[in-house]
Amino acid sequence: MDAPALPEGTPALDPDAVLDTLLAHGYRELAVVPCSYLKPLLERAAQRPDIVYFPATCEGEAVSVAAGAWLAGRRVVVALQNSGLGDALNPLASLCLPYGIPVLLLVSVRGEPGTRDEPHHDVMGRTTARILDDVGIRHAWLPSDPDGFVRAIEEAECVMETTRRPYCLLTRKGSFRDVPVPVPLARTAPDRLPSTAPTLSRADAIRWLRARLPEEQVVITTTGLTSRELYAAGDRPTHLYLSGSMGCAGAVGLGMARSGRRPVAVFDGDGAVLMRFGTLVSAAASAGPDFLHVVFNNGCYDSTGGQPIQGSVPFAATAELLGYAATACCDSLAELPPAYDKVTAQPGPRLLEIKVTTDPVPAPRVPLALPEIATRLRALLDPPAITAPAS
Ligand SMILES: Cc1ncc(C[n+]2csc(CCOP(=O)(O)OP(=O)(O)O)c2C)c(N)n1
Repeated sequence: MDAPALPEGTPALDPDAVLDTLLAHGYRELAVVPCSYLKPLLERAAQRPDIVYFPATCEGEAVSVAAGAWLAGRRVVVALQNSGLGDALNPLASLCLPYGIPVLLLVSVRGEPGTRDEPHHDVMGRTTARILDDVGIRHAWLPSDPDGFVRAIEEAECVMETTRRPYCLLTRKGSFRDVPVPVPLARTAPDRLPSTAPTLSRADAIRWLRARLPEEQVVITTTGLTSRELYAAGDRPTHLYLSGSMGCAGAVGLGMARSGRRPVAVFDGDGAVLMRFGTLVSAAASAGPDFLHVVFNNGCYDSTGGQPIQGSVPFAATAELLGYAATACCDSLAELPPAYDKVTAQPGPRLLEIKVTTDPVPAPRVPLALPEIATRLRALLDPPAITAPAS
């Protein structure tokens, strides 16, 4: 990863020109797990009638969908953030490479050395290019001029045709020019939104829950705005603010709940739950008496710009079918207290689905060092001292 970050003022690519070039090469569809760095491109892709926008539930699914499309003679570009490269590696390494299935990847690189980003991006930022090299996937940085982009796609096509291997174009912050969008993305797909329009914001629901939950209850928050909003509502050492590890909050909570030390609540996003839907099955079967899974359902990936999620999932009804001890669903501040009382009256795994609005005002980042967040919680749950991780 020797390429320098895009210097201030470098011209960015016009998303429409990028999509036109992809169309000219037969790519009519994008399979996407969003990243805020890709937002301008994804916004245009989701709004253009000549492009199919496929919201994948996880990166491995996006790669597999593109592989299946190629087998059927269609071309699908896969767009993802390098956080999800690990998830994509399974089908890349054990499907695309051994079967000779070329897939074009557009990967936004977070945590690139020499740039400022959140610490949970450091490892993938340092290793993305090396991982691609090691598995044998050729890659190049996305050029910032339109002609360069056309040549980059031609090169990618040539490599994919001759090697029948995936090819990866790496993008960085500012690679795509912002295009004014008349209405926020999530609102352009009303069929994907919860059926009744919610009136409650995620931040207000979080504030209410924080005030209501017992102080000793551990609260684990999913990556993105949920973590930031709980911190903004008032920090406690019982809070585990996850940034990164998208989709894993439920399983972290499950692991902790199964220890039986403290009641555990997980504040999750709908996109994050979809990423590891199987955790609902595991939690229903084995979370024990004191596990509360709160799912904020806004029908979109709010934290990365409001891109739509796949389908419209009834989380509470699903959890009930899976065997959760109690479930409830609400979409207003007035309905929240009875819904909360209903689920918490029962011991066992419980799921509270709260339909929320998308939030145009992002809360600031959690300013705590990540090892400190883990260390202080561990100190509460397991008194013997632990050593600080090596830096
Ligand atoms: C594996 C992985 N893929 C993608 C991302 C980028 N990302 C960060 S937050 C986020 C959106 C989360 O959406 P959701 O869970 O629905 O919560 P919301 O932001 O809507 O509250 C995404 C896609 C990531 N951090 N990790």
